Amino acid sequence: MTETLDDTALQEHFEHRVAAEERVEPRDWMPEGYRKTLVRQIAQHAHSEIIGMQPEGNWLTRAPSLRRKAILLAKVQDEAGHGLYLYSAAETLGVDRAELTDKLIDQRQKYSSIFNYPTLTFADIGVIGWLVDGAAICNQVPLCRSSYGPYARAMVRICKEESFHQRQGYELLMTMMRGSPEQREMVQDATDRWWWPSLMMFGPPDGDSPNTQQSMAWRIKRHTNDELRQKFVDMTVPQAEALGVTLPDPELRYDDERGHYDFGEPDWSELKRVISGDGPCNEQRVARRREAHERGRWVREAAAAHAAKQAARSSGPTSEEVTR
Ligand code: FAQ
Repeated sequence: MTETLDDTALQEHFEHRVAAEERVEPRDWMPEGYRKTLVRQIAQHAHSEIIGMQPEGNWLTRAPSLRRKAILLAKVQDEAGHGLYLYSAAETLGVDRAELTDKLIDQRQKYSSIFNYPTLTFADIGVIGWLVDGAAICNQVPLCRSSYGPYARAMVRICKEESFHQRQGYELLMTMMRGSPEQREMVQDATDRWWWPSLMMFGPPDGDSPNTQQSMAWRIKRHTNDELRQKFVDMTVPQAEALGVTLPDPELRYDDERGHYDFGEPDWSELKRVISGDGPCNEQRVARRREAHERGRWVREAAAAHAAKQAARSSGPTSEEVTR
């Protein structure tokens, strides 16, 4: 009975703090549902960064110049870093990175649908920077104000880097659009293929999003999926015009009354299919990740053995050393 009363008081105190925009830190009491939601979202986000290295990594050896290769290498490396900040943030909630990796490669945890599409030409690299990183920025800037301290702080640095990623993509596309007719066609084709999947990155429509309401109340999420999707469309249409490409949506038009662009309905059955493992590259992405994890086993073992040796050394001489 006392325990229940305590729990209620703790819950009220927690909700009051969150409503007052105070940050929740790892040692603070938090409802189990809050912790679980954060672990799910942060782990999915971390996995997305790591799996997200694959579609672009695919072009590292085929970048058309040394400059483009250096930029792409830096970007892919940044994504690995983002994954690591995020796994660290998840670890503050009492889960282990190794456990999260196992869940990813056993397909018990999700990663973003967007990384299950193939990168067919080098224009895809530009379009990923422009649209995918553009969508990521739209979604992630508000997460810098997320109620959970370690997540919000990780997002600050990630967003700074994502903004560089978006610009490098747009700059690459501008260069291609000034090039040959074939290059312009490549940019248009990549835009046609990535537009709808980019809109799906924001998640299902609000009416079909089981987590949004509670995550908004807990201030983990600061905007709904549909609000962010609209923001992304509003931001991207003028960029497409400046670039000289057409977005593949006949329903796209500015609504003076709303002060926003209207746009067509993404194919939500496609999102469901891709999330449930049946996208064009799901199998390949997970298999590659599993293989990389296996290949890295000896590195993890060597690092753990080294750390154990260091710890033993710093805790004083061994009995063998004393008798010597
Ligand atoms: N893909 O109730 P909701 C990047 C799941 S950016 C896969 O609406 P929530 C940068 C959802 O988890 C990409 N799964 O869920 C980069 C939930 O699963 P459950 C990563 C999706 O959490 C660029 C279920 O569907 N960004 O990596 C997707 O409130 C270039 C129901 O959905 C983030 O993760 C989807 N698109 O809202 C890297 C941002 N949408 O409960 C490399 C942080 C939904 O059934 C190269 N995350 N699901 O297990 C978020 O903001 C949110 O988690 C949402 C989903 C908005 C993604």
